[in-house]
Amino acid sequence: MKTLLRNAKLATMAQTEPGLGIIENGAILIENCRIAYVGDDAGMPEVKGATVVDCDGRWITPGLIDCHTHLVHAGNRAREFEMRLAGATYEEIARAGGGIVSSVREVRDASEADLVAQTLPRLDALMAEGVTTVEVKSGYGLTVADELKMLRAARSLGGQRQVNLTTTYLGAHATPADYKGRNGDFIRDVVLPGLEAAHREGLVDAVDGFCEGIAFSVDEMRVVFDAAKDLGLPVKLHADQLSNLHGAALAADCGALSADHLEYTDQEGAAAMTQAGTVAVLLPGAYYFIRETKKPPVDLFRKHGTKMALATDCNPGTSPLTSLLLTMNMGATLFHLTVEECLAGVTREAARALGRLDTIGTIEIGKQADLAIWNIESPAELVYRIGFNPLHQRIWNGELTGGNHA
Ligand code: DI6
Ligand code: FE
Repeated sequence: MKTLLRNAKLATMAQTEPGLGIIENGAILIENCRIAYVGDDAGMPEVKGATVVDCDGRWITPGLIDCHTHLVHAGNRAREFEMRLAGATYEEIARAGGGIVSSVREVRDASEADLVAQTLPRLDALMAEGVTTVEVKSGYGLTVADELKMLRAARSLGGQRQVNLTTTYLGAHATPADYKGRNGDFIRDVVLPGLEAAHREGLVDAVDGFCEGIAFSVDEMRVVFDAAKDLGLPVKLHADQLSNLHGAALAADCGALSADHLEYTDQEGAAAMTQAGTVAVLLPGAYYFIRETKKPPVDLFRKHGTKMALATDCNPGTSPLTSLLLTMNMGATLFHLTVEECLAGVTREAARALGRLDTIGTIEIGKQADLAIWNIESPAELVYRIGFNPLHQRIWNGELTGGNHA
């Protein structure tokens, strides 16, 4: 199976090239699901037996990567949103049965099939905008059985759609009511046994935690990360979202793939992350939705050379967002990222944040052929528009899989 994409403008995002790695008159040869050639259309070696696709001068980028989502969940929190709009406080909402515990209740009540059915429309919304890889976390089950159910649902989604799906175990997301004030016991009784069981079933690609005053401390997270290390699993962390507990520094110290949110991260945190090669995953959807005013220290990340990715954080409580294009616009408008930083953030750097840069995230020879073809005149349009989807065609693993190419 050979496909030859001709007459295209390429933003390869290759790290070896400056800027977006642009090739003005480009071609890509896909052979056995991989990129076999990328370069000038004119310099293309002769290929026999390939299906030729004339791209009519359209732009091609790597397929987009959403490297931080809680895509699998049940129900929604629109009612709670209305209460917040009417001025209700977090406590009042919690007393009315809202907040994260309500999502936990709904996930516990749902079957694996329910979870899959409720999540597919969200996955389809992401994919419709050229997303070819999605990370999905557990963390709304908070019993061993319910965490396993979420991860099985996530794996099942990957089997039902043409997309790379990676799973992250987030047992340390919140403390359920029956363990209130007993985080240590919860980690011992549920988080660690759940991790081992999920790992045994092959359900875990990485391990995450919510390091925050309202969730788990640095010392508690270390216990979870030590267990992940024993199993040979990479770690990442929700860090410094609402306060500076020095979660970014902990993530760096544990060699984490990424530290995510980071609104309250300081100079030491940024420096440590850079040193450790830990990617800063910025989540402007959550910042926007909870009306946070403290921005992540983008200038510090630039100064230290910390790599920055962007993701939706799709979750029912703080970021009911299923658009990576809108996420890029928010990254630029709210966090002052450049177009190049936004595009790298949902391709190359998102791949790095998943530990997958060797196989996805750029258009380079040998990588999996995950691509997005766009009806745009310049790459900046992908960041500039709000609520418009210019996807022409999506290519996953070498296969043409949708888009508005009629
Ligand atoms: N960060 C968040 O913002 C949430 N979880 C997390 O790790 C919110 C989860 C929720 O409210 O459902
Ligand atoms: Fe999150």
